[in-house]
Amino acid sequence: MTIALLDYGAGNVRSIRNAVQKLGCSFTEIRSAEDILAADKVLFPGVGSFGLVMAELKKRGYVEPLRQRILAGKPFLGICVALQVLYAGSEESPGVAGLGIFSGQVRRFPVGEMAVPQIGWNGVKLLQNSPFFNGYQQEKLYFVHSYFAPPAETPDDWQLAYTDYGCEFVSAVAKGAVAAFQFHPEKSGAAGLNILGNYLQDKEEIVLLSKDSETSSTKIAKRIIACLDVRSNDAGDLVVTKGDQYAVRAEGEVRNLGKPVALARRYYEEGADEITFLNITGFRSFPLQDQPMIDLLAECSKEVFVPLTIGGGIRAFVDSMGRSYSALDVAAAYFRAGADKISIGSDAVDAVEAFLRSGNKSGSSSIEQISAVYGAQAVVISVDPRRVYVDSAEATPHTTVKTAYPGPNGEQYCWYQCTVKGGREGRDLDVIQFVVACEQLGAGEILLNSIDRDGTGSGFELELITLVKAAVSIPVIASSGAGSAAHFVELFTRTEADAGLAAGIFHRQEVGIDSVKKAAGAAGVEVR
Ligand code: 1PR
Repeated sequence: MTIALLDYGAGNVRSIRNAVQKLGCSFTEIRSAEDILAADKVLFPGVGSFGLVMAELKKRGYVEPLRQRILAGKPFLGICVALQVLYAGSEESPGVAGLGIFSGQVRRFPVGEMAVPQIGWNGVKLLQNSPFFNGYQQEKLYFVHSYFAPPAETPDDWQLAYTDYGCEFVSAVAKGAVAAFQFHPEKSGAAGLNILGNYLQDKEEIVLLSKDSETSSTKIAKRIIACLDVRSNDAGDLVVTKGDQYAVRAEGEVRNLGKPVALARRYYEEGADEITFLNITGFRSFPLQDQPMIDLLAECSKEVFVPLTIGGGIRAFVDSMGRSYSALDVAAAYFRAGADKISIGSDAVDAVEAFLRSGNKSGSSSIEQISAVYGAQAVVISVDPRRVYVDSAEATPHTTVKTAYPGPNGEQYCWYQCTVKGGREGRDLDVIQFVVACEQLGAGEILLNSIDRDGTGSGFELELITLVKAAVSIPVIASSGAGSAAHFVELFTRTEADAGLAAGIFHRQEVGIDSVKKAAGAAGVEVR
């Protein structure tokens, strides 16, 4: 039985390869139209934008054979954008024709109530019995997208599942042996691997799940993210370290809190919703030169089936041989190694300063380049702000907050200064100017650190989080300062943060991810 994988070279197909292997299956590569028609089963993980996917399919002459195969009802599974290209068109790429299996249009989530893109774990409501959901126990599944398939634009006999996110949308379609999911089974933990296995493995015993008529509406969960600040120690080994307000040395030594892959595997097993690696000295080194982070990611993605974000050193480079690389080249290497999202730090500050100076989008910034190819949802901006106290709001042109934590001289106001190079250099740019411009340049998510709170265990910087959440419509991950499960409850009950990230308390096993989820759940916070 041949499983043929349709990989047109964009985005993170490494995860689906790892998931297929984890399920004990093997696959062949689709290299021609004939391969599409001849395969027993086709697996099509769609990454990137609607327009880009259709352009790649057209370029390879895959449009007609795919239509033929799907209309003939031969086994086919599409994921994420591969569900969307079954439609005639999409608001994401006006004028670009899809495969047209369905005559309807794919729409963009309305900006307003919910952050867009939808990034996170949400439920599915099954509308019909289906072997694709054999053994499914109503677990939340991982979604990362800005566009959705409307029920009204989808033929009734194909509709398999709905999900709610501001509106009700089609999260799975199926007819006979053909199916497509908006969620990523390869990134949805054990539940996702089970669903993928239902398609790939010829399971003996099929338990047709009763369609869950009782589920009224699904809800996206607040994400709990484990962050691994990684750098090489003086012996040159890559270790997980953790700073206090970004200072990672204790008695002159780089703090060593463990091996990155082992810790990531532990957090996956403990129920982390996402795992983030930050190469904190990325601004010094050339990630494609000595490649320790690429190898680490490739290793990790073999065993961790929740989303992986990697950051540090994503910018244009000229290597020692004088060869120049774009930020897109660096990001592409990370995606090929198994990253689902990349995070840009210092280079985003430079890009925004250039954008604010010129007032024009050059299209050449790392944010614009990477989001154009991989989609906004794949581009995270890691912000390293520091408080600057002032006597009054009028004392600075920057956006200030009246703070509950007065300054060293009793100052009642502060603004948040953006920094680069791991907090080593402050810029005349405030966090609001920065995040608003990043969203305009095509970023899909904000990782909002706080240098003042980092490693302090004194709780998240709620004033900063509230300020930033009100300024952008993309999801915001709160980071820095978590000292207890109660700090996460405070975060999710007093701000609209979409996710909470911690490092120190998890590395030192002071607080478990499960106890954070228990405490948040007990406080009525939606968690996975
Ligand atoms: O600038 O694109 O090369 O990216 C460098 C990346 O490394 C940025 O994302 C930057 O935030 C990060 N970074 C740089 N220096 C440090 C440092 O600690 N010296 N770490 C650093 C950032 C912040 C969080 C941390 C939380 C939670 N660390 O990631 O994990 O504060 O910690 P806590 O729960 O223990 O309080 P570029």
